[in-house]
Amino acid sequence: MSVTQAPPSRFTRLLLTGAAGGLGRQLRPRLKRYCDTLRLSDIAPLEPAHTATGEEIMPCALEDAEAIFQLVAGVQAIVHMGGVSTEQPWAQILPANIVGVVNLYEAARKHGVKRVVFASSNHVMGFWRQNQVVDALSPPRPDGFYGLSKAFGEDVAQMYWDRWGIETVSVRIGSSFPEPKDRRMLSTWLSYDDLERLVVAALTAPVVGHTILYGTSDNCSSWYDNRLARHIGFRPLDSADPYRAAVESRQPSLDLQDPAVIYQGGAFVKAAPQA
Ligand code: 15L
Repeated sequence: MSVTQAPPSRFTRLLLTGAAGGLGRQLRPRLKRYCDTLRLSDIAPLEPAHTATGEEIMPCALEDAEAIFQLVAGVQAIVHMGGVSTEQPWAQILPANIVGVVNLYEAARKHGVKRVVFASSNHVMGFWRQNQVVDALSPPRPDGFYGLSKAFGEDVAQMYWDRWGIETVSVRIGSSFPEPKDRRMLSTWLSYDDLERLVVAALTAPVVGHTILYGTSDNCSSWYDNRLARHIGFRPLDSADPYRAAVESRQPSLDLQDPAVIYQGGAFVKAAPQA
């Protein structure tokens, strides 16, 4: 399940937010190998802590500044997977992804936490086209309030690096699922093992400042250029390519007029943002 030989513990206490979510559940057993204590948080129910293996659970809402202040106390680094992870009405995005990310960085600043891995999203770039390649300097083109909130989170990370020296790797995660489900994911897929490699590289790279990294496996067809994040040392070892034949046989033709086929954000570009 986990992808590398267990290293000696590098962190005394790591915080994983969003630990009950799809990717949080994958990271929970994997990150435990890199720290003495893994603090887990979510507003959704979590499986009880395996205290014998050094887990601790602190449920809290990201918009609750005082609770987030307590949550961040005593951790060395934060893997921030929490918040809303799909297009939703603004009333849901605002507390979790806008207020919440500021609460988290303020708590990090006050407690002297120096490294954050921020789960951003490919939807920051959703209105770039599928025949374009973007890098860390390409202007954001969010495809909805969700993508917009992730662009905001990246800007918060940049500001806290410039002002306070808190380092962040903002990971524009593609599509992290057990396997690529459709033609789009042949370009955006990130395996769970590569997700672990990526998060560990982002946590342990010696100097990151604020780095933007596209989070995908080594897919032959890609819209993402990670050359400006080479210092992170993330090397994906999986690929969507072995799934290509099966995916193409399930989805043999594409409607080239369909915005979900034209734009990198796929179906997200068709979901009308609700203010
Ligand atoms: C995301 O940001 C979502 O969190 C995830 O559920 C997927 O939909 C993914 O993007 C994607 O674009 O495939």
